[in-house]
Amino acid sequence: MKSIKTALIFLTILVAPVLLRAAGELNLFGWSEYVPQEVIDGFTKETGIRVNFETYASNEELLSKLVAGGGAYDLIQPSEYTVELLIRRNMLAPLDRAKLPNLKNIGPDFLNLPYDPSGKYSIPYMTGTVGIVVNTEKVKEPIKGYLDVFQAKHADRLVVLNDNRELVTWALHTLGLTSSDVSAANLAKARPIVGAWVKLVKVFDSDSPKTALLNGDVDIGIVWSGEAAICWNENKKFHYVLPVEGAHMFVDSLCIPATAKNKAAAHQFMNYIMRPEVSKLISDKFPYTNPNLAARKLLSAEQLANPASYPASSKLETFRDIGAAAADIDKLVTDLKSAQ
Ligand code: N2P
Repeated sequence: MKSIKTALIFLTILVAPVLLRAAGELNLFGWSEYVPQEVIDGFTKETGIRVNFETYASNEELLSKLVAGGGAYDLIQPSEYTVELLIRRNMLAPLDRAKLPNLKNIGPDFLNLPYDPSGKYSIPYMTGTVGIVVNTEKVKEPIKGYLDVFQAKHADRLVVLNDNRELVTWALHTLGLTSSDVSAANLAKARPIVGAWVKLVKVFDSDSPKTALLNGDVDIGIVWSGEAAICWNENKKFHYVLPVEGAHMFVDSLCIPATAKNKAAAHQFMNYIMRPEVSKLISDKFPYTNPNLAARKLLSAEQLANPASYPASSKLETFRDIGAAAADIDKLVTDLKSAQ
Protein backbone atom coordinates (compact mmCIF):
# COMPACT_ATOMS: atom_id res chain seq x y z
CA MET A 1 0.00 0.00 0.00
CA LYS A 2 2.74 2.37 1.08
CA SER A 3 4.76 1.64 -2.04
CA ILE A 4 1.75 2.33 -4.26
CA LYS A 5 1.34 5.68 -2.52
CA THR A 6 5.02 6.50 -2.96
CA ALA A 7 4.83 5.51 -6.61
CA LEU A 8 1.82 7.76 -7.11
CA ILE A 9 3.55 10.71 -5.48
CA PHE A 10 6.59 10.19 -7.70
CA LEU A 11 4.42 9.95 -10.77
CA THR A 12 2.71 13.23 -9.89
CA ILE A 13 6.03 14.96 -9.37
CA LEU A 14 7.28 13.70 -12.72
CA VAL A 15 4.13 14.31 -14.72
CA ALA A 16 2.96 17.65 -13.31
CA PRO A 17 5.64 19.81 -14.97
CA VAL A 18 5.03 18.06 -18.30
CA LEU A 19 1.30 18.77 -18.03
CA LEU A 20 1.95 22.38 -17.10
CA ARG A 21 4.24 22.80 -20.05
CA ALA A 22 1.65 21.19 -22.28
CA ALA A 23 -0.85 23.82 -21.12
CA GLY A 24 1.46 26.30 -22.76
CA GLU A 25 2.47 29.88 -22.32
CA LEU A 26 1.45 33.32 -23.43
CA ASN A 27 3.73 36.27 -24.01
CA LEU A 28 1.68 39.35 -23.28
CA PHE A 29 3.03 42.81 -24.09
CA GLY A 30 0.71 45.46 -22.70
CA TRP A 31 0.50 49.00 -21.35
CA SER A 32 1.79 49.53 -17.83
CA GLU A 33 -0.89 50.05 -15.15
CA TYR A 34 -3.59 48.52 -17.34
CA VAL A 35 -3.76 44.74 -16.86
CA PRO A 36 -4.27 43.70 -13.23
CA GLN A 37 -1.98 40.95 -12.00
CA GLU A 38 -5.06 39.37 -10.45
CA VAL A 39 -6.56 38.88 -13.92
CA ILE A 40 -3.38 37.30 -15.24
CA ASP A 41 -3.18 34.99 -12.22
CA GLY A 42 -6.85 34.03 -12.58
CA PHE A 43 -6.25 33.07 -16.20
CA THR A 44 -3.23 30.93 -15.32
CA LYS A 45 -5.08 29.26 -12.48
CA GLU A 46 -7.94 28.29 -14.74
CA THR A 47 -6.03 27.28 -17.86
CA GLY A 48 -2.57 26.31 -16.64
CA ILE A 49 -1.17 28.70 -19.27
CA ARG A 50 1.82 30.61 -17.93
CA VAL A 51 1.74 34.31 -18.80
CA ASN A 52 4.95 36.24 -19.35
CA PHE A 53 4.00 39.89 -19.00
CA GLU A 54 6.05 42.81 -20.26
CA THR A 55 4.91 46.41 -20.33
CA TYR A 56 5.39 49.58 -22.36
CA ALA A 57 4.31 53.18 -21.95
CA SER A 58 3.62 54.31 -25.52
CA ASN A 59 2.49 52.93 -28.85
CA GLU A 60 5.82 53.92 -30.31
CA GLU A 61 7.68 51.81 -27.74
CA LEU A 62 5.38 48.89 -28.55
CA LEU A 63 6.12 49.27 -32.26
CA SER A 64 9.86 49.42 -31.94
CA LYS A 65 10.00 46.40 -29.61
CA LEU A 66 7.59 44.48 -31.80
CA VAL A 67 9.80 45.02 -34.82
CA ALA A 68 12.97 44.20 -32.87
CA GLY A 69 11.44 41.27 -30.98
CA GLY A 70 10.84 39.07 -34.04
CA GLY A 71 7.98 36.92 -32.83
CA ALA A 72 8.52 37.20 -29.12
CA TYR A 73 4.96 38.39 -28.39
CA ASP A 74 1.62 36.58 -28.64
CA LEU A 75 -0.69 39.36 -27.55
CA ILE A 76 -0.27 43.13 -27.74
CA GLN A 77 -2.38 46.10 -26.75
CA PRO A 78 -2.13 48.85 -29.36
CA SER A 79 -4.30 51.98 -29.52
CA GLU A 80 -6.55 52.65 -32.48
CA TYR A 81 -4.02 54.41 -34.74
CA THR A 82 -1.45 51.73 -34.11
CA VAL A 83 -3.89 48.93 -34.91
CA GLU A 84 -4.48 50.69 -38.22
CA LEU A 85 -0.73 50.96 -38.87
CA LEU A 86 -0.11 47.30 -37.97
CA ILE A 87 -2.90 46.16 -40.30
CA ARG A 88 -1.43 48.30 -43.09
CA ARG A 89 1.95 46.62 -42.57
CA ASN A 90 0.42 43.10 -42.44
CA MET A 91 1.75 42.61 -38.93
CA LEU A 92 -1.41 41.23 -37.32
CA ALA A 93 -2.97 37.77 -37.42
CA PRO A 94 -6.66 37.56 -38.32
CA LEU A 95 -8.79 36.54 -35.34
CA ASP A 96 -10.86 33.40 -35.15
CA ARG A 97 -14.25 34.74 -34.05
CA ALA A 98 -15.47 31.25 -33.16
CA LYS A 99 -12.98 31.33 -30.29
CA LEU A 100 -14.30 34.66 -29.03
CA PRO A 101 -17.94 34.10 -28.03
CA ASN A 102 -17.66 36.74 -25.29
CA LEU A 103 -17.44 39.41 -27.98
CA LYS A 104 -21.20 39.56 -27.53
CA ASN A 105 -20.56 41.52 -24.30
CA ILE A 106 -18.90 44.43 -26.09
CA GLY A 107 -21.09 47.42 -26.93
CA PRO A 108 -21.73 47.86 -30.67
CA ASP A 109 -20.36 51.43 -30.53
CA PHE A 110 -16.91 49.98 -29.84
CA LEU A 111 -16.88 47.40 -32.63
CA ASN A 112 -15.84 47.71 -36.28
CA LEU A 113 -14.41 51.21 -35.87
CA PRO A 114 -12.53 52.85 -38.78
CA TYR A 115 -9.11 51.56 -37.66
CA ASP A 116 -10.31 47.94 -38.13
CA PRO A 117 -13.62 48.25 -40.02
CA SER A 118 -14.54 44.59 -40.05
CA GLY A 119 -13.10 43.78 -36.63
CA LYS A 120 -10.89 41.17 -38.21
CA TYR A 121 -7.78 41.92 -36.16
CA SER A 122 -8.72 43.49 -32.85
CA ILE A 123 -11.00 43.32 -29.86
CA PRO A 124 -11.49 46.41 -27.70
CA TYR A 125 -9.87 46.22 -24.24
CA MET A 126 -10.61 49.61 -22.70
CA THR A 127 -11.28 53.08 -23.98
CA GLY A 128 -10.65 56.43 -22.41
CA THR A 129 -9.75 60.03 -22.95
CA VAL A 130 -6.78 62.27 -22.37
CA GLY A 131 -7.71 65.22 -20.22
CA ILE A 132 -6.71 67.69 -17.56
CA VAL A 133 -6.60 66.97 -13.83
CA VAL A 134 -6.74 70.06 -11.67
CA ASN A 135 -5.97 70.12 -7.96
CA THR A 136 -8.71 72.63 -7.12
CA GLU A 137 -7.27 73.31 -3.69
CA LYS A 138 -4.17 74.73 -5.32
CA VAL A 139 -5.51 76.14 -8.59
CA LYS A 140 -8.35 78.58 -8.14
CA GLU A 141 -8.76 80.00 -11.65
CA PRO A 142 -10.86 78.04 -14.16
CA ILE A 143 -8.94 75.60 -16.35
CA LYS A 144 -10.82 74.82 -19.53
CA GLY A 145 -8.20 73.82 -22.05
CA TYR A 146 -4.54 73.40 -22.98
CA LEU A 147 -3.98 77.16 -23.20
CA ASP A 148 -5.08 77.59 -19.58
CA VAL A 149 -2.68 74.85 -18.49
CA PHE A 150 0.45 75.98 -20.30
CA GLN A 151 0.79 79.38 -18.65
CA ALA A 152 4.02 80.82 -17.24
CA LYS A 153 2.37 80.98 -13.81
CA HIS A 154 2.07 77.19 -13.87
CA ALA A 155 5.74 76.57 -14.62
CA ASP A 156 7.03 73.60 -12.62
CA ARG A 157 3.54 72.69 -11.46
CA LEU A 158 2.71 70.37 -14.36
CA VAL A 159 2.83 66.65 -15.08
CA VAL A 160 2.06 65.60 -18.64
CA LEU A 161 2.16 62.35 -20.57
CA ASN A 162 5.51 61.40 -21.99
CA ASP A 163 3.92 60.89 -25.39
CA ASN A 164 5.06 62.77 -28.47
CA ARG A 165 1.94 62.23 -30.57
CA GLU A 166 -0.23 63.49 -27.69
CA LEU A 167 1.85 66.58 -27.09
CA VAL A 168 1.88 67.63 -30.74
CA THR A 169 -1.84 66.94 -31.07
CA TRP A 170 -2.63 69.24 -28.14
CA ALA A 171 -0.68 72.01 -29.89
CA LEU A 172 -2.49 71.31 -33.18
CA HIS A 173 -5.84 71.51 -31.35
CA THR A 174 -4.98 74.99 -30.04
CA LEU A 175 -4.50 75.99 -33.69
CA GLY A 176 -7.93 74.65 -34.57
CA LEU A 177 -6.41 71.65 -36.35
CA THR A 178 -7.09 67.93 -35.93
CA SER A 179 -4.68 65.18 -34.88
CA SER A 180 -4.33 64.18 -38.53
CA ASP A 181 -3.43 67.66 -39.82
CA VAL A 182 0.25 66.82 -39.78
CA SER A 183 1.56 68.43 -42.97
CA ALA A 184 5.05 69.90 -42.70
CA ALA A 185 3.49 73.37 -42.62
CA ASN A 186 1.20 72.50 -39.71
CA LEU A 187 3.99 70.82 -37.76
CA ALA A 188 6.10 73.94 -38.28
CA LYS A 189 3.27 75.95 -36.67
CA ALA A 190 3.00 73.51 -33.77
CA ARG A 191 6.73 73.48 -33.10
CA PRO A 192 7.15 76.79 -31.24
CA ILE A 193 4.05 76.03 -29.17
CA VAL A 194 5.39 72.66 -28.04
CA GLY A 195 8.80 74.27 -27.53
CA ALA A 196 7.33 76.78 -25.07
CA TRP A 197 5.24 74.12 -23.34
CA VAL A 198 7.99 71.61 -22.61
CA LYS A 199 9.85 74.30 -20.66
CA LEU A 200 6.93 74.58 -18.23
CA VAL A 201 6.60 70.86 -17.48
CA LYS A 202 7.96 69.48 -14.23
CA VAL A 203 7.32 65.78 -14.85
CA PHE A 204 6.84 63.78 -18.06
CA ASP A 205 5.24 60.49 -17.08
CA SER A 206 3.05 58.10 -19.04
CA ASP A 207 3.26 55.17 -16.59
CA SER A 208 1.79 56.72 -13.47
CA PRO A 209 1.22 60.46 -13.84
CA LYS A 210 -1.25 60.28 -10.92
CA THR A 211 1.69 59.86 -8.55
CA ALA A 212 3.02 63.41 -8.94
CA LEU A 213 -0.51 64.78 -8.48
CA LEU A 214 -1.36 62.63 -5.46
CA ASN A 215 1.84 63.40 -3.62
CA GLY A 216 1.50 67.12 -4.27
CA ASP A 217 4.56 67.50 -6.50
CA VAL A 218 2.41 69.18 -9.16
CA ASP A 219 -1.00 70.86 -9.25
CA ILE A 220 -2.14 70.19 -12.81
CA GLY A 221 -1.77 67.21 -15.11
CA ILE A 222 -2.63 66.17 -18.64
CA VAL A 223 -3.10 62.44 -18.24
CA TRP A 224 -4.97 59.27 -19.25
CA SER A 225 -8.52 59.31 -17.89
CA GLY A 226 -8.02 56.19 -15.76
CA GLU A 227 -5.22 57.96 -13.90
CA ALA A 228 -7.50 60.95 -13.40
CA ALA A 229 -10.27 58.65 -12.15
CA ILE A 230 -7.94 57.23 -9.50
CA CYS A 231 -7.08 60.80 -8.36
CA TRP A 232 -10.82 61.54 -8.04
CA ASN A 233 -11.34 58.33 -6.05
CA GLU A 234 -8.55 59.36 -3.70
CA ASN A 235 -9.69 62.93 -3.24
CA LYS A 236 -12.56 64.90 -4.75
CA LYS A 237 -10.35 67.98 -5.00
CA PHE A 238 -8.97 66.52 -8.24
CA HIS A 239 -11.28 67.60 -11.05
CA TYR A 240 -11.22 66.19 -14.57
CA VAL A 241 -11.61 68.52 -17.52
CA LEU A 242 -11.80 67.59 -21.18
CA PRO A 243 -9.95 70.35 -23.03
CA VAL A 244 -12.28 72.71 -24.91
CA GLU A 245 -9.95 72.73 -27.90
CA GLY A 246 -10.56 68.98 -28.41
CA ALA A 247 -9.39 65.79 -26.76
CA HIS A 248 -8.20 62.35 -27.70
CA MET A 249 -10.52 59.42 -27.17
CA PHE A 250 -8.39 56.32 -27.37
CA VAL A 251 -9.61 52.80 -27.96
CA ASP A 252 -7.03 50.27 -26.85
CA SER A 253 -7.34 46.80 -28.30
CA LEU A 254 -5.92 43.37 -27.89
CA CYS A 255 -4.35 42.00 -31.09
CA ILE A 256 -2.27 38.98 -32.04
CA PRO A 257 0.95 39.69 -33.96
CA ALA A 258 1.22 37.74 -37.22
CA THR A 259 4.43 36.18 -35.88
CA ALA A 260 2.90 34.96 -32.59
CA LYS A 261 3.70 31.38 -31.65
CA ASN A 262 0.87 30.85 -29.15
CA LYS A 263 -2.18 32.03 -31.06
CA ALA A 264 -4.60 29.61 -29.38
CA ALA A 265 -3.56 30.83 -25.92
CA ALA A 266 -3.89 34.42 -27.11
CA HIS A 267 -7.49 33.79 -28.20
CA GLN A 268 -8.18 32.12 -24.85
CA PHE A 269 -6.91 35.17 -22.98
CA MET A 270 -8.95 37.53 -25.15
CA ASN A 271 -12.11 35.59 -24.49
CA TYR A 272 -11.29 35.36 -20.77
CA ILE A 273 -10.96 39.11 -20.26
CA MET A 274 -14.29 39.70 -22.02
CA ARG A 275 -16.14 37.77 -19.30
CA PRO A 276 -18.20 40.32 -17.39
CA GLU A 277 -16.79 39.41 -13.97
CA VAL A 278 -13.19 39.47 -15.23
CA SER A 279 -13.69 42.72 -17.10
CA LYS A 280 -15.14 44.20 -13.90
CA LEU A 281 -11.88 43.39 -12.10
CA ILE A 282 -10.05 45.44 -14.71
CA SER A 283 -12.39 48.40 -14.13
CA ASP A 284 -12.00 48.07 -10.35
CA LYS A 285 -8.25 48.41 -10.58
CA PHE A 286 -7.86 50.67 -13.61
CA PRO A 287 -11.02 52.78 -13.98
CA TYR A 288 -11.08 53.55 -17.67
CA THR A 289 -14.24 53.53 -19.84
CA ASN A 290 -15.25 49.91 -20.10
CA PRO A 291 -16.59 48.97 -23.57
CA ASN A 292 -17.92 45.71 -22.12
CA LEU A 293 -21.57 46.53 -21.44
CA ALA A 294 -22.21 43.30 -19.54
CA ALA A 295 -19.34 44.24 -17.21
CA ARG A 296 -20.64 47.78 -16.81
CA LYS A 297 -23.80 46.29 -15.36
CA LEU A 298 -21.67 44.92 -12.53
CA LEU A 299 -20.09 48.27 -11.67
CA SER A 300 -21.33 50.33 -8.73
CA ALA A 301 -23.23 53.59 -9.17
CA GLU A 302 -20.17 55.34 -7.77
CA GLN A 303 -17.87 53.79 -10.37
CA LEU A 304 -20.21 54.81 -13.18
CA ALA A 305 -20.48 58.33 -11.76
CA ASN A 306 -16.73 58.90 -11.81
CA PRO A 307 -16.44 61.90 -14.16
CA ALA A 308 -13.09 60.77 -15.55
CA SER A 309 -14.16 57.19 -16.27
CA TYR A 310 -17.48 58.10 -17.82
CA PRO A 311 -17.28 61.76 -18.90
CA ALA A 312 -20.14 63.63 -20.51
CA SER A 313 -19.35 63.56 -24.20
CA SER A 314 -17.30 66.37 -25.57
CA LYS A 315 -15.19 67.25 -28.61
CA LEU A 316 -13.45 63.91 -28.89
CA GLU A 317 -11.32 62.53 -31.67
CA THR A 318 -9.67 59.16 -32.20
CA PHE A 319 -6.21 59.22 -33.75
CA ARG A 320 -5.55 57.81 -37.22
CA ASP A 321 -2.43 56.28 -38.68
CA ILE A 322 -0.42 59.23 -40.09
CA GLY A 323 2.28 57.23 -41.88
CA ALA A 324 5.69 58.86 -42.20
CA ALA A 325 4.64 61.98 -40.27
CA ALA A 326 4.87 59.93 -37.06
CA ALA A 327 8.66 59.96 -37.34
CA ASP A 328 8.62 63.75 -37.91
CA ILE A 329 6.57 64.19 -34.74
CA ASP A 330 8.95 62.03 -32.75
CA LYS A 331 11.92 64.02 -33.95
CA LEU A 332 10.21 67.34 -33.34
CA VAL A 333 9.48 66.61 -29.69
CA THR A 334 12.78 64.85 -29.01
CA ASP A 335 14.69 67.83 -30.41
CA LEU A 336 12.70 70.33 -28.37
CA LYS A 337 13.11 68.37 -25.17
CA SER A 338 16.85 67.97 -25.59
CA ALA A 339 17.24 71.66 -26.47
CA GLN A 340 15.99 72.58 -23.02
C1 N2P B 1 -2.55 52.75 -19.15
C2 N2P B 1 -2.42 53.65 -20.28
C3 N2P B 1 -3.66 53.89 -20.99
C4 N2P B 1 -3.48 53.68 -22.41
N1 N2P B 1 -1.54 52.99 -18.23
C5 N2P B 1 -3.58 54.88 -23.25
N2 N2P B 1 -3.83 54.51 -24.57
